[in-house]
Amino acid sequence: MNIRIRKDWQINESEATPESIYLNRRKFIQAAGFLGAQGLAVQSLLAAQDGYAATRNPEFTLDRPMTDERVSTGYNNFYELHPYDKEQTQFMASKYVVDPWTIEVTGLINKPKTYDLDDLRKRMPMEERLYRFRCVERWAMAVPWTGFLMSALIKEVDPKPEAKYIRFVSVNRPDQLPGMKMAPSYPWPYHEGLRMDEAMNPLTMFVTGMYGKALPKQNGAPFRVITPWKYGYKSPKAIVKIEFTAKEPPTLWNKLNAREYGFYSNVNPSVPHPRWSQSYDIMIPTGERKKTLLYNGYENYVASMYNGKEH
Ligand SMILES: Nc1nc2c(c(=O)[nH]1)N[C@H]1C(S)=C(S)[C@@H](COP(=O)(O)O)O[C@H]1N2
Ligand SMILES: [Mo]
Repeated sequence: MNIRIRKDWQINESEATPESIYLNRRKFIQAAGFLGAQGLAVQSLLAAQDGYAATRNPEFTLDRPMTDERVSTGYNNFYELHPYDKEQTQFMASKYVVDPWTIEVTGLINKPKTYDLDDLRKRMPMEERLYRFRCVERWAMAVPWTGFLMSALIKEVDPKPEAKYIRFVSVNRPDQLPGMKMAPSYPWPYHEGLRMDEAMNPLTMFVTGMYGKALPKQNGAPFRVITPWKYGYKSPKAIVKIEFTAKEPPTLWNKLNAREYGFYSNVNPSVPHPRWSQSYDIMIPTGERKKTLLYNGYENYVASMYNGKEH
């Protein structure tokens, strides 16, 4: 079950941030070893639930093989669970409760509402899509997500004309999410945003599952965003609040390091990040290098939204 992934090229996004989070490293690695068995038991229970499989949309075929499920659920960035160890993240979730779950939708809309996720999931037109996934740290995967179009929910809540952006807020439960206490200086909760046209784009999904099963906790259960043409941090996990705004919303990574994490963060091989050339992807787990594609290969769907200056 353990997945060995090459380490030589790894540098974390978290290295942009203060040293304090590293202090408890040894203690937490011991705890993680203990939590491991429980974490796995919970995960197989979740996998046994039905109702998460959906028909795959044949429009989205890829130039690379689908990533093995054990790989994409065993190598994660979910800092609220673990702020620097991708392979331990999966073992930190035993206290994290994902059911029941509600999502408050608010701001500049005519029909504000708090949604129950189970109702939403049963009612929305679910589909599976195999998308490329690209982290700004350069590692890349190909994942079959199950979810529905973000535009479907946006239409339901009927945005006012002044609504130009959407802000997403992740769960804020330090007692369930050990990484939040390991990184006390982060501006929690995790928050991200999209421009309205990006949110309405037919690629943009709300996701509740992967590989035909419920989304594992480490992948952002029970409800996350997927924007496959942007670097991974623009796809926030464990969302509890969605707010429609007139102004560009601040984001967690932009607050931590504005020079390195712009609002748009579209995958672009000709715009190097200060710490990582973005000219190639590193496929997980093989380490194989592939040329990074403009907009992560989704140029046909998204290029018309931009003038090339968005970073
Ligand atoms: N709430 C929350 N969402 C998050 C993150 C996080 O730390 N917290 N990490 C982001 C980053 S940096 C990446 S690369 C992806 C990783 O998603 P995955 O673990 O499902 O591959 O989630 C993004 N969404
Ligand atoms: Mo990332």
